Amino acid sequence: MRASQLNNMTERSDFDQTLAELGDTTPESVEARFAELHRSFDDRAGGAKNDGSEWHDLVLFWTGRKSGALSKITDNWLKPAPPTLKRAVGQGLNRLKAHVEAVIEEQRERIEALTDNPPAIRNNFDLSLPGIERAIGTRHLIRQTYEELLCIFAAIGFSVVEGPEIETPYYNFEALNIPEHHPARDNMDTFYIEGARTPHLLRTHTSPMQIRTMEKQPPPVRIVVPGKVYRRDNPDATHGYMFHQIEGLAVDTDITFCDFKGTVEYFAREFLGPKTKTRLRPSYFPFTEPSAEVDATCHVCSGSGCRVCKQSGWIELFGAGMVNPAVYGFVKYDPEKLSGFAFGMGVDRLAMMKYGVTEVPLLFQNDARFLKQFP
Ligand code: 2U9
Repeated sequence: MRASQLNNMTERSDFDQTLAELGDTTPESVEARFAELHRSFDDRAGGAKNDGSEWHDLVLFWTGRKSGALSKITDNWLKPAPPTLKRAVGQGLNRLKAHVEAVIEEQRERIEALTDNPPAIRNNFDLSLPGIERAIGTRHLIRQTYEELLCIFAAIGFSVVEGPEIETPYYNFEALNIPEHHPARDNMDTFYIEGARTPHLLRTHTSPMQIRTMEKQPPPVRIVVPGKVYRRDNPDATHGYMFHQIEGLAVDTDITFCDFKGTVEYFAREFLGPKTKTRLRPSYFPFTEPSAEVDATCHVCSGSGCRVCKQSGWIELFGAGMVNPAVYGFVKYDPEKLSGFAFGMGVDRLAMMKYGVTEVPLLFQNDARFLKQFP
C-alpha cells in the first residue's frame, strides 16, 4: 500500500481504528505498518523543514496531546492490542516516538542556531556595513509649498476647500463678473471640453469654488482654495498648460482695505521672512475692485537689487483686491452689508522663486537628481 494511500488513509482512519480492525494480526504486519509510518513521517518532515507553518502542522499532527498520531496509536493500537501483538506495538511505538521527537528536536535546534547565530554572522558578514539604502520618496516641492502656504492662512482662520477641475462657463467666468466677450473667455486661454452636452471647460482659476461656497454658506466666509488650473499657454521655461493655484476669499460685514493689507503683510512675512516688506501696485481683475499686484522685498538681496528681482529689489508675489460688489449679486449676498478681499497666487511660481528653481519643466520631469534637492 503506497505511503500516500497510507497517509491519507492512515492519517485519519488508521489511527482511529484498532489493529484488529486494520487487519493486523501478526507482529510482522505490525512492524510493516510502523516501518511505513516512519517513511511517511520522514517524507513529510523533509518537505516541511523549510516552511514554518507546514512544520508546525506536522508537529501538531504527530505529537498533539489529544488528537496527535502518537497518542492515538497509544490509545487505539497499543492499549487494545492482543497480548501477541503488545510487544511489537510497544516497540514499534517507542521507536517511532523516539524518532519523531528526535527529528523535531533536531529541527528546533537548527532553527535556534539560525536565530542565535544568523547565517550573516556565521558567514562572518560584517553587520556594521551600511545596509542597502532604500531610496524613500519625499513630498514634491509643489506639495511642500502648498502645505506651507495653506498653513499660513489656516493659522489666521481660513479653512481649505477644494472644488472640481471641470467647470461650467458660468462658474468660471460669468459669476466672477467676466462677461461674455471678455478676452479671458476666448478659447485662446481656455480648454473647452469637446462633445460635452452643455458647455464645460477646464477651470482657469480656482475662483469657481469661492462662488460655489458663497452659494452654499451665508457670510462670514474665510476660505482658501488650492488646486490645479489649466490655461492654453505654450509651455516654456515659466509657463505650463497646467499649474497649481491657491486663491483666497474673506467676506464679512466689516472687512476693510486695512484688513486686506494686514493680511498681505502677514503672509509675506510668514512666507519670506520677518523682515519682508510689501508694496501694492494698482492692477485690474474683473472680480476685485480695487485690484493690486502685491510685491515683496526680494528675499535674495533683501531689496538691494539682484538678478532674481532684476535689480528692482521687489518680486511680484500674487494678485489681490477687494471683492468687486458685482460678484455678490451672483451669490445673493447683500453688497450693502458686506465687504471682502480676495487673492490669487501661482504655487509653482512661488515655489520656484523661494527655492531658486529657474525652469517650470524641472518641476514635472521627475528627475530624481532635481527632486532629491528638496527633501
Ligand atoms: C471671488 C472674488 C475674487 C481671486 C483673485 C487674483 C487676484 C490673481 C492670479 C495670480 C497668479 C492668477 O495664478 S495666477 O496666475 N490671480 O491675481 N485672483 S484676486 O479673486 C476672487 C476670486 C473669487 C468670488
